[in-house]
Amino acid sequence: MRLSQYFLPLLRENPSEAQIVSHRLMLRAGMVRQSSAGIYSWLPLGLRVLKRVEGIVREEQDRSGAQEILMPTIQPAELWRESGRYEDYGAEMLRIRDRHEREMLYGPTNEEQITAIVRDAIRSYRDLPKNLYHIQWKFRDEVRPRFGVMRGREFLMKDNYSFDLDAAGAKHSYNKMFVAYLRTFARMGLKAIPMRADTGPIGGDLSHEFHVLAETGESGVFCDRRWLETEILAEDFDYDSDLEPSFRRWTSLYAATDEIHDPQNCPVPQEQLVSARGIEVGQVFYFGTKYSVPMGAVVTGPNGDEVPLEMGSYGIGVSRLVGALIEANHDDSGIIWPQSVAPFRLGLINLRAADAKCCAAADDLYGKLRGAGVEVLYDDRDESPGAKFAAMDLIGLPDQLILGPRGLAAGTIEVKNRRSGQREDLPIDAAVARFAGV
Ligand code: 5CA
Repeated sequence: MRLSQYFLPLLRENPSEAQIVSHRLMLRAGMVRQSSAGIYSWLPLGLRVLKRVEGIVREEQDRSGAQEILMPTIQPAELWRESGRYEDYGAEMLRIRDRHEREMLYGPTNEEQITAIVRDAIRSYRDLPKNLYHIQWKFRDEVRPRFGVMRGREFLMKDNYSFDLDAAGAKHSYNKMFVAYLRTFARMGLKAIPMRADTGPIGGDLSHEFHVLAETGESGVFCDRRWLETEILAEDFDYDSDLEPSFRRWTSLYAATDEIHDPQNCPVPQEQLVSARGIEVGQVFYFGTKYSVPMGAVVTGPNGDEVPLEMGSYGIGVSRLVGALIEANHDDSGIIWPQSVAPFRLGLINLRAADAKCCAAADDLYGKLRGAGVEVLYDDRDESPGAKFAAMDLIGLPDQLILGPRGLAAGTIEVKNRRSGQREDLPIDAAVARFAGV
């Protein structure tokens, strides 16, 4: 993509409404614009990152055996009356009436809707287990939308729902999602610690939240100090095997949100305990028959009895993750994208757009990189080198190729790594080979 043609409305100044670094940088880097409180438009650069995050989430869901569907954003109120949550959900739910005065709502989550679909389609225990997910916009009329996409009112969530015959099967489904989440966040270069959590309006008695530790996090969390040195890598799991040992391993070190942390009964001695702030990027719930019993979602079991489905639900804050990634990856000059979620793999800077030779060489290199399948953002604008460096650092692509008259005379180009700041001169031809297929 040529920057001269790209819609990238950068801001020079820090927007006064943004209190945290990710919100500031998303606005300055032209990723999003606010539409109304907690509601954002995603501009080209931001949308690219959102899609990459969504892509990793989708791949890991598919790998675990979950199947993708797409449910609507607007739901009928009567479904929520069946579960008893219509009144309980309160002012956070956006309630709408259609032209026939039917009560509708903009979904804050989809337990009822999926339970109705499965209830009507599945009759026998032989059709179980099932795990269905979608990646869809949600609306929650949060009391205090803030911090940009971190606490939005409209936000993108991956949510899935597992259906099993019995509690043991449901725990296996829970474990599958638990380890899939470890992989998902690790692939984004994020350390998201699984913490024992309260179940809130979703319900149930087993739940974990996945938290990225950050001073700007909205949740208070407590964990064993050893978590600080523990790395979470994207290890391979056999989803058909017993995942309980993996679950136990990743829950053996204490970690809990402040809602359920009880100082009187904490298993970790005070000096070993860390109190910190966390960004909740995902949450998993096991709630048994909370929805299946009131909604009549039953199957015929092996003995011919009617058995209510055992369920769990599992959410990931896809749009929130974009903010969390920036909180975890930035410096004073701007964003530093991990390669797996970067909007482009490379930035190419032509330092002298007024110089025909530089333009020809940069155009040629741009063509070759694109031909090799490398995603490049090519700064071909007639701007000062300082402005170009600042823009490239701000948007945070993993590597920059910098071409100027001096290098060109020597047949070289400068490669700068955004994270380390390391610079190196490469023969121009070698630059294509270096980044092709990376
Ligand atoms: N139905 C369950 C799981 S599918 C559910 O709704 N869980 S949740 O309430 O925990 O939301 C799932 C994830 O969505 C959260 O972990 C968080 O990362 C994200 N999320 C929740 N509220 C917001 C919000 N207001 N803005 C941005 N992301 C949010």
